[in-house]
Amino acid sequence: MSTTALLRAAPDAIAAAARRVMARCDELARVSAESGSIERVYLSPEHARVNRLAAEWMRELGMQTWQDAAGNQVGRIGDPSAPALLMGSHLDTVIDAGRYDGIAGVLIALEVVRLLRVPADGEAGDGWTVPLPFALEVVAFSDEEGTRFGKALLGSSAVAGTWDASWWALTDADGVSLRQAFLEFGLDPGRVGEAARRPDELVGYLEAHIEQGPELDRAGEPLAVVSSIASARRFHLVVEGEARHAGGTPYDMRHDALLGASEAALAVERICAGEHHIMGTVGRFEAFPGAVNVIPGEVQFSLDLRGEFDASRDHVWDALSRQLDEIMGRRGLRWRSREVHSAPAVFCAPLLQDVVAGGIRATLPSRSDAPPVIFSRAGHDGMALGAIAEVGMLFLRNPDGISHHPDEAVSAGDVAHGIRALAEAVLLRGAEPR
Ligand code: HGY
Ligand code: MN
Ligand code: MN
Repeated sequence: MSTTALLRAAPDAIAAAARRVMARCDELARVSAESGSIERVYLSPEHARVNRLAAEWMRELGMQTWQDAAGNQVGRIGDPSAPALLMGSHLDTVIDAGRYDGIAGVLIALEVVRLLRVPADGEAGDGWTVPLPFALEVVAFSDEEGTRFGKALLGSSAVAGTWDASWWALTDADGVSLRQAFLEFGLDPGRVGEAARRPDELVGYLEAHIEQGPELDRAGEPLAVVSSIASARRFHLVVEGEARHAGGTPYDMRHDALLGASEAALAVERICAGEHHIMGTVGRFEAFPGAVNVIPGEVQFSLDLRGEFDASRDHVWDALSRQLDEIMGRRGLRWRSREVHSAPAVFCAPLLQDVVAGGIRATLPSRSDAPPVIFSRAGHDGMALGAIAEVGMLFLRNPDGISHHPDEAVSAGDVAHGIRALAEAVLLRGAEPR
């Protein structure tokens, strides 16, 4: 893959594009359900507002825009009859989120469109196109995180045609079902299938995203090629014991659900930390009845389990299950689990890894000839898109690697590198046969 830069763009145009991305990340950060933090969940008023903003920015670029049947915001530019190279990421967030996770990827994709578009009629007349053998589409996915309903990748699963009717019964913390939320948002549950794209409509999916770990920062590298996206399984677990008086109950009569669940959480850390590229996290942990003078009779907690390969991830789940049997048996407790999300590992297509690597080399010619290639421990919409298209990802350095946190960061300089590298990758993909 070449190192020669294909993009003809003045450095100050790219610097201006990076400044626009940073400013728009700040603007979108202000669209939140909470005044003091960033929280934007699926099918919320905040989701609708950022879709309107994204659509406005897409139209400014001369893109045709639509909100699809699952609430994803889409823009398209180029030959109406040609297949599309999809770019984008997600605009939804976790609770108390950072302002770049997903959001930067959508905005970087829009800046790539701005750099690549040319007047449709040769003059600066009405309309724009792209000098590529495919159209470009930018998609702002509506629910990558799964914050509201627990099941992640809802927006991109609809695009991939893998929506499961059982999801309609999923409920949020207020008991609102996904079906009801669809209706309240103005979407028709019966038409969600219309969001699905056919494989022959797509050339591939390219996503720029901040790294949500410290590898690039530790290596002093601004950009990396992503080799694969971790497989994920999420569970809701319940440990049942017996609520009793905190004072009057002697220890030999206690069946304390919180102590059993606490041993389980420590077992997650011990077993996963001992495995290669397996991450297990207990993010939510709630004791019932939750009174200070009552021994917890029940604990409900979450488990987020990821691995580089599905088989090793599943092997760890089996080991954890055996460990929970031992803990709960010893403590006279019972446990059960319900799987709320599962997504297989997705290996980025060799061709898209090559064009991303070529884009990085063209952007940073003075650095090593082989850009860093890293495995994404974080999940991304590409996990869903992998069902219908080749997937490629470009990572941008995130100083300290902190993410899913207000301190999440990315530098304008690295965003400029990311914009150029993604644009170069798109041009390299355009030079390849379909
Ligand atoms: O959870 C993840 O890895 C992603 O940020 N949704
Ligand atoms: Mn995230
Ligand atoms: Mn993300």
